Amino acid sequence: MKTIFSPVQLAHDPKHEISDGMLKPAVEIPSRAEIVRSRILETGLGEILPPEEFGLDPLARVHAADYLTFLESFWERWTNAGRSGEAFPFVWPVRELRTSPVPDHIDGLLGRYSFDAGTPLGEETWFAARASADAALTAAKLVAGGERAAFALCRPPGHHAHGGFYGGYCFLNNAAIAAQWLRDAGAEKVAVLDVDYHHGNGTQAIFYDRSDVLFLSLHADPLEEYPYFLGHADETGEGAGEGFNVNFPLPLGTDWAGWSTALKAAADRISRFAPDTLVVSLGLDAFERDPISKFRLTSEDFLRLGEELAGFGLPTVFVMEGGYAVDALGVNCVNVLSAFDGKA
Ligand code: OKP
Ligand code: ZN
Repeated sequence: MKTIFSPVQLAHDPKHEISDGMLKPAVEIPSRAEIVRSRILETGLGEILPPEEFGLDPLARVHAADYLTFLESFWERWTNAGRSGEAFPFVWPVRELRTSPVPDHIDGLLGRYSFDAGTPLGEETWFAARASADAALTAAKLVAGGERAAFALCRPPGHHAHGGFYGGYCFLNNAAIAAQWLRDAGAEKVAVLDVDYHHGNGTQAIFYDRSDVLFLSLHADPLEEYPYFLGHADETGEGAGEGFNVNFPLPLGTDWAGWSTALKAAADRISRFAPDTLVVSLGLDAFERDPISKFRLTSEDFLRLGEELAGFGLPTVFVMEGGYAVDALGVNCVNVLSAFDGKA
């Protein structure tokens, strides 16, 4: 299958993040994309093409206009305030505080438009996030045009980004933007299957009240793992979306046996939904050696995942999300894709 990737995505190059309550080296780094790109070239998965530029309209179908304006104007506001380097929010409008009026001060804005302090925002973030979203859109367009599957080598990732705020290394929700674009291009029903180790809180929230986009997520139980405040099994959708959100929170230490049981249940629900197109939020951090995660999938298990996904028999847009064992990320990611193609 074809891969979509732009070097502009590498320009977001964070040095630090706040993680586990401490300032630590950043893990969502450009080498993640580079190792996947090298593995694609090494294995001959298929061509690597640059994204088309889709402009702001498909982003605005999923994200609030004021949020996009904030991201776009962030660096100017940050430097006008005399700041430099990467920015971290430190105050949020949680319970009993107001989300409007929106503050004028940059520190208020950072809190208003984020939900964690672990996501560095820098000079190039907006451009890299846009290129990443364009990669997802280009892959969606290829699949809408008749390709069986395409791979958007997205980074920064997207699934934690809500319509109006960033977090979890995510700024623009690439998978949601692709799913919405597919709907607008004529798909009546789209399923988004999120196999990242972390719950896809942003994607869930974006489609929570809709029955035209089915969201399913396999992830570490939020009682024990980030993002902590969404991802429980009783979140089943609301209004017209009731029954169209399916969470599979799994215990820390889950291996292929437990994980694939949940995958089968997700496959059954997807097959009953009968979507026109599948979007896979392809996180590779369920890997046994992932430095920030606690599941136990092996590199061979990612081959099995690719085979299972191929068995769904659906036009499929793969959108990369997390995965932080950089040395193994290329192998694990391309294992899914090449097994999907029946070439592993
Ligand atoms: C993004 B994606 C580690 C702290 C983790 C945020 C994780 C974001 C994951 N103890 N901080 O879903 O891979
Ligand atoms: Zn993750």
